Amino acid sequence: MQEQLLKRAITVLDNNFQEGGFTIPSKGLYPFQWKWDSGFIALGFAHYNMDRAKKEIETLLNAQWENGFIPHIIFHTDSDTYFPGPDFHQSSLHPQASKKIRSTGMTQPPVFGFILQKLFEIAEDKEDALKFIESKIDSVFNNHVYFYKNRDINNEGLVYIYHNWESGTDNSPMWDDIWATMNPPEYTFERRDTSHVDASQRPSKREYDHYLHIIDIAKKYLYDDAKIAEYSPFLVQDPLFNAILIKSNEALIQLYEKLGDNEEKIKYLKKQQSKSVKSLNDKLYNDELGAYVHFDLRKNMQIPYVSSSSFSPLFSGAPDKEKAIRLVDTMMTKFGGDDRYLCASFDPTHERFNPRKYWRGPVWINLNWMLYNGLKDYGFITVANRVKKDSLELIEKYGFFEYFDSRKTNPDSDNSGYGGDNFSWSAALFIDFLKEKT
Ligand code: 2M8
Repeated sequence: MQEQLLKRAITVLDNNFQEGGFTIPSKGLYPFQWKWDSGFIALGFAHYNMDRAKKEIETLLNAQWENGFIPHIIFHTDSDTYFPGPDFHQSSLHPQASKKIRSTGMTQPPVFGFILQKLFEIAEDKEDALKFIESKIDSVFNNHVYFYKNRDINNEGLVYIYHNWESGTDNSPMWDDIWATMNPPEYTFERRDTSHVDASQRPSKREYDHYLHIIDIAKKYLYDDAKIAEYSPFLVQDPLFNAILIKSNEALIQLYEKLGDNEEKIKYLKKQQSKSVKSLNDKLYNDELGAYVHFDLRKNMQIPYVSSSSFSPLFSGAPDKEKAIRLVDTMMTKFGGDDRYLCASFDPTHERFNPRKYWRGPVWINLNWMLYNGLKDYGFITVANRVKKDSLELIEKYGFFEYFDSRKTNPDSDNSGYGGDNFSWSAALFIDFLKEKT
């Protein structure tokens, strides 16, 4: 059964691979290259086609801006199945944007540090893998420098995101309180996502008005980071984003050590790393909830909701053992009942939880993959295995969907796979789960 599914996963990835040397997340719904998707996709390819894994990373990094910024969507080709496209984003407003490749002017979690390290671990030809890493690692390093230079406005090791799309967890309920502070215009536009996926599984039109309005504000300031930090109504320190940065810092340090002759860069990363770890623990941990939470820089306060992002610091290694135990306890108490699959994207005991709607409740395979690896590293083997088992079971039952209902019995339907079908990172991480050397 799993062998057959493995073949299907490979077919999903191969079918989503495009002539231009990049892989789309899902046909129709997401017709371009996305930053963090691309990292997870490369990891899947690495298990059976290392050249393609390298190509995926190379194509993404080719779109890097002069200042080290890496955009969240790369518009390699034209497509009219997605909104908002390049004409809305107008990234060329930024003076250091790529002159050759169109993109958005926002970013996504910095996964490439740990992805490069994973590639090395998986590679049979270590020498070849190291050569590839050597040719790309400085781009990834420059991306981290970009974050610390431009997005760590309090010089505390925590970087901000200025748009919910930068978090990757697009319409999570934790943003609702921010939307309540805004009153964007009613935009007139044609939604494309809801022609591919049932509207009940996607964000609302009014939510999109907010998303577009923040982009318009950034455009007004030519995507200048300092101006965005001053004027964006959305300015948040996200535990998931910062945990991924920390995980990737660590990977870069280890890879530079392996390569040798990179003392200055290692020194820089170590200095940033100790600040980042400290602030993640001091500022984003909420003792009452027993979880990491988001911090709203506009209101200067924590956003006190528990989501799957709350547990992602386990993946970074930042929590001490005591915090790690608390996190697992919170996860199991709120998210881990026998009637549920781990791990819902938002607190199932909260009134804002919605089991079918995108990032407001369903299970996502990329978050599960990070949680699994983090739990395993801390020695929480039983819970880790449950996260892996649940992920595999959801895919076996429903297919390579974008997200899944966390309820084991679903009164609404007998198909609990939602969003885009043949979704690349679900296939890629399924491959990694199966090929994992235990
Ligand atoms: C979703 O986000 C895009 C915008 O970036 C969208 O809804 O149009 C998110 O799930 C995001 O995390 C993901 O990278 C992207 C492509 O899979 O889709």
